[in-house]
Amino acid sequence: MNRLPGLFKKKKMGESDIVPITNNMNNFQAIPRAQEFNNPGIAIRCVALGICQAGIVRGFMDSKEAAKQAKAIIKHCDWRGDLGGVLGPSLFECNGDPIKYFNESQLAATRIDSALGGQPAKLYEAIESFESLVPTNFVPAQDQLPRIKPVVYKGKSAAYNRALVFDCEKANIVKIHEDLANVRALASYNFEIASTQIVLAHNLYLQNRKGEGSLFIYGKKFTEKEKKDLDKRIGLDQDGNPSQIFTTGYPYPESEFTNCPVTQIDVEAGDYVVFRADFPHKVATVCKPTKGYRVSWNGFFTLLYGTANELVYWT
Ligand SMILES: O=C(O)CCC(=O)C(=O)O
Repeated sequence: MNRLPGLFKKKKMGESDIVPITNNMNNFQAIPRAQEFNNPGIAIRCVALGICQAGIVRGFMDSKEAAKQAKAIIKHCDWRGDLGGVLGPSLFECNGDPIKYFNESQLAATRIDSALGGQPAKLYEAIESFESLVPTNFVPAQDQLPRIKPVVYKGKSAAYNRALVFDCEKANIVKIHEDLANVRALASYNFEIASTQIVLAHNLYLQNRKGEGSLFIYGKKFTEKEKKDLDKRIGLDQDGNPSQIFTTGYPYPESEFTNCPVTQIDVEAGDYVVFRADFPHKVATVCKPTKGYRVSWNGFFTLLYGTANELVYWT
């Protein structure tokens, strides 16, 4: 009997709330779209199970530590034209080249160590808290206990040290996109993952004002055929390049989401959010912008063998 522990801040969830993941994948009208938790492990598990679209842990990191990490990241990141900056690689942005990815990961680990005097503990705590999850009233067989590990390529584990620095003066910080292409890149380079249409992103926010860089998640998911049709229909994207939503997941036109349910999550320094990144989402500023940067740690999860008990992570 699979029961989730009663650690929720707002509402205890019982057995009847737990629905098989396959039934819930595309149906977010029927379930809560964002839920607050006091433990990242449970938030990750509930989002992976399809119980909610996003899980939020407010104040996961204390604001002094968050400010210290943000300052170090801003000092050590690579600046990029209009985006802001990044520290550490993403497999997807390395064009699916695992060797480049691992080399850059190594470099990023060294820079983070020197900037912070060691790896940022809280990021790993979010992952470890999933692993240490033993739901109450639940006596599982050993193989049902939650398991989580980095994706592995030729014996090398994915790194976990990517930070994003966004320019807060822009209203639209990251256009509408989804991150399934990221999972396809892993699969095409023979990382060990399940064949799945599910990807979770998680972010630990280190610096921003409320309303600067709110996260918007849409309740509408496109099939592969719909994405290909969309590319054909759009032709050229907003920047004059051939539309590549099917290949990259980026950028969906806002006009596709008229009257679509949307969840807005206003984040603040210290907050942790995990969400279903296979659903289109964007980052946008909803208050009067000020000069400054929004800084966060960022990473992804997917299913290892197709169950929400077994996850792999990477950046
Ligand atoms: O920074 C955020 O709030 C979300 C970033 C994002 O688009 C992602 O994690 O896929």
